[in-house]
Amino acid sequence: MRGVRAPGAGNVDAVTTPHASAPGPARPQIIGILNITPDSFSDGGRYLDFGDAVAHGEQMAADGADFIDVGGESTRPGAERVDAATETARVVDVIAALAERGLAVSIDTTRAAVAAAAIEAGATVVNDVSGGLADPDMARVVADTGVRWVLMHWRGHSADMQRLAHYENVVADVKAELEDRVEAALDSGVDRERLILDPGIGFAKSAEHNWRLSAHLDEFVALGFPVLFASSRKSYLGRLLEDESGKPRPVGQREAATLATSMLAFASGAWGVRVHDVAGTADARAVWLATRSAL
Ligand code: PMM
Repeated sequence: MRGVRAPGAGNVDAVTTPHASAPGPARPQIIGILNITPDSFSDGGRYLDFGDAVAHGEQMAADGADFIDVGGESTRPGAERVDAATETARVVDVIAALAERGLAVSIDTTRAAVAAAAIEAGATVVNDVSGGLADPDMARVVADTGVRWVLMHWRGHSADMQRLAHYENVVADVKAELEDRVEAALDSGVDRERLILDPGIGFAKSAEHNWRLSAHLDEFVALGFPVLFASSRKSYLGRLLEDESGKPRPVGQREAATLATSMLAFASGAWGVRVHDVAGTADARAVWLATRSAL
């Protein structure tokens, strides 16, 4: 594994409290989304070409991304799965090219074999939307390589996940299920310091669940792990902004709403946000940092 590091990633682990009312990392991380898939809901089909994918990753880094999150399988609700060989082939060369340029890369996958190939190519974070549930070998790959591991809250694969969106108390239930994933990771020998938690906005969640999780993100931060928040262009924002006829706001016109949710996540102490629009989010982060330093 190469020791790559994104520009500005030096304080990636810093969790300071500059002011009692503004908890969170010294500088929240921006994770730029690079989906090399034909069918992701927002950028599907745009980066299937190697050159286009690498150029977009470089652009996001120049715009302020601390990590580039490369994915080779769509996780949008209802998506069909691809096989591991196809998923690996989509991502490895792009990861290697980005890592060679000195960029920090995370691999968005639920499969241990894909994660291992991506780490070999230079990825230093595994972004696992299943929180280790989809593949029993994932914990071993993470433990053996010592990479960071995003454990996202998840209840099932995309094809049927909306059927699983039932909670007694969504905040308490998601927290408890994430804590179970942390226990399982630690039992497998993964270092506690390597873990990042994510409530999984849109995964087995209704719009109301997403708003509750967003409003109570500070409770996830209080668990003592870095928290990643990922709302970018998701359908609950489209629903919020629907027109008079009830038509959701199109995916490409949800950027201001995404930024608002990211800013609220920063204020709740989130470690980072995963977004499509890195340049806009970097501006919002600058506003957040200036505001916090003036408290
Ligand atoms: N959402 C998507 C994909 N990967 N990873 C994490 N950690 N959290 C998320 O909420 C998440 C994710 C789906 O969005 P996309 O199709 O825009 O990538």
